[in-house]
Amino acid sequence: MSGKTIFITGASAGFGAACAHTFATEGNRLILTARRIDPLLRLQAELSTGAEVHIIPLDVRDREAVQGAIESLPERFRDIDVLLNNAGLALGLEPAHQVDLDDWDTMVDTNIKGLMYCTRLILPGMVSRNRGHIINISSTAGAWPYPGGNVYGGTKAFVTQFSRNLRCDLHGTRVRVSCIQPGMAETEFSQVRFKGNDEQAASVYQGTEPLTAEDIAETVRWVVSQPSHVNVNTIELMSIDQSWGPFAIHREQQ
Ligand code: NDP
Ligand code: 8X3
Repeated sequence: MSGKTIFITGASAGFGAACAHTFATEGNRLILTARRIDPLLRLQAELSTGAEVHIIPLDVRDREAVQGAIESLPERFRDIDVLLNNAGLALGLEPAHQVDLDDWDTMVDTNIKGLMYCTRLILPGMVSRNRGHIINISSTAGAWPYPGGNVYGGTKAFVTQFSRNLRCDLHGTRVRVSCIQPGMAETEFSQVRFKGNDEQAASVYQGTEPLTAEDIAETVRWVVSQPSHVNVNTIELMSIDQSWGPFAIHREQQ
């Protein structure tokens, strides 16, 4: 895959950084965005031998900043072929009656509203060129409930359904929309969820072989490299060590 302009949100770590590496082949132009500039600068230095790399420090929650970033893209980076809506996070695992409301706000603002802003602002160019591909990173948490998943899972259910609805709106165009739903993958995700508690974060993956960021990058690469008449709607993937539990049944003490 070459000659594509690829806009990645959340490129400073995890899936987004792995996708940047995967797409950093000659002829591609990468727009790498995230809040932290240092990892973006490192990526730019590493990848610039393979691809043209433009970095933008960007908080996707800031609608005006997203608009400004897209409007001020250098000419060579304007015609975006692939938007990878990847920036996102989970915060906490407390039951709904105990969570910090600020955490819920942050997840909604990032996982839902940030993704909405990037999509809405990049999509018109794709439609007018009659080509493009939006790839949304959802989660198994958007399809399957678990205790403490409350708003995180809700935001990812939004991403999944929004992806399907986009396909309906784009019917008749050559703009593709794909939704990837990974299960447990070892990245900075759990360090963020548990707010820097490394021990708690490590315990999530202990004794398992979780998905890796490279597994997700390979999935995204495969989805993007399908012939232009093939729209991969949804892919759900999990570590072999993860599956489902039974329904929980509360029983009164006899
Ligand atoms: P990481 O924590 O490793 O990476 C998350 C990325 O999102 C970082 O680059 C971070 O950059 C960026 N980000 C977070 N908030 C914002 C913001 N407000 N504005 C811009 N960028 C932001 O996690 P993953 O790579 O694992 O997660 C990537 C996506 O995959 C997320 O949407 C996550 O929900 C989803 N996912 C993760 C799974 C997992 O088990 N790891 C499984 C299923 C889905 P910075 O902090 O520099 O802004
Ligand atoms: C991340 C996977 O299971 O921690 O989306 O919610 S999980």
